Amino acid sequence: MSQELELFDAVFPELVTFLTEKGLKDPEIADASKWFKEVIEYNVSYGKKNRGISVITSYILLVPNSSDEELHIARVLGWCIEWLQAFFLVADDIMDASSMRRGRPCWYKRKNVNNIAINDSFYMEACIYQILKHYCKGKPYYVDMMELFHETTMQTVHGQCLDLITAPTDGSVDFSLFTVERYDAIVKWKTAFYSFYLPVAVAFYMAGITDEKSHSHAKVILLKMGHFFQVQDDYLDCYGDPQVIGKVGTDIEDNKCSWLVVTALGRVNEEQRQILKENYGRQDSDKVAQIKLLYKDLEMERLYREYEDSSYYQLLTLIDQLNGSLNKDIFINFAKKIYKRNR
Ligand code: GPP
Ligand code: MG
Ligand code: MG
Ligand code: MG
Repeated sequence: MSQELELFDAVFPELVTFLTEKGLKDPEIADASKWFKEVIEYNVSYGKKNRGISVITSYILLVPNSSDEELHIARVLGWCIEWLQAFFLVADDIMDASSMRRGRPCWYKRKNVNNIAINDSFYMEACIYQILKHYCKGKPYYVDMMELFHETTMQTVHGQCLDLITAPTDGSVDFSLFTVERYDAIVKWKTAFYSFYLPVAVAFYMAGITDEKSHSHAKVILLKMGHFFQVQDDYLDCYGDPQVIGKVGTDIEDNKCSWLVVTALGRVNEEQRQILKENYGRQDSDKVAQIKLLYKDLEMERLYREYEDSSYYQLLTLIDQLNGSLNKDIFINFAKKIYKRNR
């Protein structure tokens, strides 16, 4: 385990205690707090934590001689992103009818949970602002940080909405919705802002970098990385090993506007298009198998590898062209973490 991951993990129990301590002692809400403690422990701390850790690695690159107090806050803010992610994932798994997350059953799938998971998702969102207030109130970046988390939530909800309404579940299959433009918009809004721009923006605000120009330059690169990352997520949904990715793909049966289907649509002949039309977006494992066979004929795995390579080099070129005061290592560091990932 990397040293930073160890330091980062060490902060988690402190946050759990902070969030639940008072409630556990209040006889009126003690049972709720006990429940919420379990919610947090099940859903927040089991991920790869790349987003959270990126706050600290970026912050250290920006402020090499930061105090222990500020480093602690950077870790706390990193955890706020992990909380945001847990808030999204618990809800996303319900919306996508998924079964597994991080190698275990999705939270809503647990038999004593079900729809309570909706409230649990709201609870985890509320935690973010409790943590921010406790650790950052009075700091010059408090309001920027709060607005950033609010704005990022809004962006992600927009993206999730596009993802869902582009994947109707009423049995209709309308491939005219599955355009490259729509795909690009979905992944930018549902994934790239919160997964890539947010961690770096948090580090920027902590470091006192508030100018619009630095943020917009960083955003160009980070949104491109986020796009690449979601293409990988779509690829892994179909080709990843559930033992490794910790989840079982549902994009084909859920009628999702995934990179694979959008790319396939650009290459199919009439007959293959018909196969897609008859089998995509159905909760039927035989039909899913038909789609996977078609993907094989279309050499989707090879196309993905080619895309991955070219996207990576485009990214490095973009980083290389950065001029001005932004530290390139922040972006290179991030890019290396996601390239050729298998989970
Ligand atoms: C990833 O989509 C996007 C999210 C998890 C954002 C959810 C946003 C909400 C407002 C709830 P995905 O469904 O492809 O992710 P995964 O493959 O991990 O289920
Ligand atoms: Mg999902
Ligand atoms: Mg989803
Ligand atoms: Mg996915």
